[in-house]
Amino acid sequence: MWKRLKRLHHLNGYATLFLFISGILLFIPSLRGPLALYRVMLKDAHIWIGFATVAFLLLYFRYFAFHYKVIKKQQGKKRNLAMVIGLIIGWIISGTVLTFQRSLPEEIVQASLIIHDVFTWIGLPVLLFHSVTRASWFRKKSDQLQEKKKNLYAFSRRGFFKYGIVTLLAIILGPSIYKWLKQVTDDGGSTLKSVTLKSTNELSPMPIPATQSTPPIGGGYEGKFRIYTVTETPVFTNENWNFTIDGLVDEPVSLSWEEFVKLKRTVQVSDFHCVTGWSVLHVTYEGILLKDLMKKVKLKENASHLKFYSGDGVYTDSLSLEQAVLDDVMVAVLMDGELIPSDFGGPVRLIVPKMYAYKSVKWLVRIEAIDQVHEGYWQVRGYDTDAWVG
Ligand SMILES: Nc1nc2c(c(=O)[nH]1)N[C@H]1C(S)=C(S)[C@@H](COP(=O)(O)O)O[C@H]1N2
Ligand SMILES: [Mo]
Repeated sequence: MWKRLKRLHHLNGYATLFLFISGILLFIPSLRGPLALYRVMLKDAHIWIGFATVAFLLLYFRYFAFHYKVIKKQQGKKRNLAMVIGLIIGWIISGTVLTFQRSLPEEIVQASLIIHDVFTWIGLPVLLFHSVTRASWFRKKSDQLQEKKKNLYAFSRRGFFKYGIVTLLAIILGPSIYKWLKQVTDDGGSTLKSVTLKSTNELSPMPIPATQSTPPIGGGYEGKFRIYTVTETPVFTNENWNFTIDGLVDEPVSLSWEEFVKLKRTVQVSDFHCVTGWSVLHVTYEGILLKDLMKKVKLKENASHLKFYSGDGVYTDSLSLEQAVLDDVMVAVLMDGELIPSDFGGPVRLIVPKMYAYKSVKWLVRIEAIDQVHEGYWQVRGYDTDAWVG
C-alpha cells in the first residue's frame, strides 16, 4: 500500500508542477500578448487539472493519515504537514471561487485572488524545497554525507548540505525574483499622486480638470491596476494623435488633440473589473460620455454597432448601439484628476464599467459605425462575447 500511495503522491506532484507553471504563465502580464491564442486553453486546463488534483487528494487521503502516524512525535514535521494542507485547502477554495466568480460577491472574489496569488508565492518555494530534498539523487548524496562520519556532527553535515543548497539558491535567485515580481505587479502605488508612472505622451494643451476631479469626488481609487497590454505601449504626440469617428455615418469626423480637449467633459465615479478577478474601486473618471461624443455624427439607418480601435494598431472591440448609449460608457481623458498614464491607456481610453475591462479599449483613437457585431481581440481568442459583470 505504501508504494502505491507513494506513486500517487508523485503523480500529484507532477499535476502540481503543471498548476504552478500554467498559473505563473497566466499571471505574467507581459505574456498576455505572446500567449494570447493559448490563454483560454491554458486557463481551462489549469482549472480542470486543479479540480482533478482535488479528486486525487481524496483518493490518497490515507497517505496523509499514514504520514501523520509516522511523524506524530516530530513537532517540526507536523507543522510542515499542517502548512501544506493549509495551502492546498486555500488553493482549492479560492480557485473554486475564481472559477465561479461571476455569480459570487465581489469582495469574496477579491479576497480569493489575493489568497490564490499569495499562497502560490509561499507554496512554490515550500514545494520546490520538498521535491528537491526528497529527490533520490539528493537523498543519496546526503546519505553518503551522513555515513562518512557517524558521529555527532553527522546530522549537521547533512543539514548543512540541505540548507546550504537552499540558502545558496535563495541568495542567487532571491533578489532577481523579487525585482521581477515587483516589476510585474507594480502600478506605482494606489494613489495617482505618488505614481511613478507618468504619461509618456507629449500632448498639449493639458486638459484643465473639472472641480469634481480636483480633488476627485470618488476620494481616490482603491485597489491596484495590473497593467495589461498585448502590444508595446504606444506613445503619442500632437502630430501622431487624432481621433476619428467614421464608418456608417453621414459625415466622418476627425479631431486633433487641440479640438478634442475642448469637448465637453463630465465626471463620474465607477468601478473597474477585470475578468481575471481583480478590481479597482471608485475611480473618478473625467471624459466625454460616448453617447455625447456620438452626437458629433449622424448615424446611417443600417448602423447597429460601434467598433473601437486602439492606437496600438492591434486591439479592437465593439458595443451594440443600445450598450453604447448607457449612462456610464465614457471616453475617458482623466483619472482621479490626472491625465491617464500611458500604461493605463492614456491619453484617451474607453470605460465600460458594467462590463469586464477587456471591453475598455486602451489608447482609443477611432470609432467606426458598423452594421453587425464585431468580435474583439479577446473574444476571437475565446473570451465570452457576453462581458456583463455579474
Ligand atoms: N489596447 C488595449 N486595451 C486593453 C487591453 C489591451 O491589452 N490592449 N487589455 C484589456 C484588459 S483585459 C484589461 S483588464 C484592461 C486593463 O487596463 P489597465 O492596463 O489600465 O489596468 O484593459 C483592457 N484594454
Ligand atoms: Mo482583463
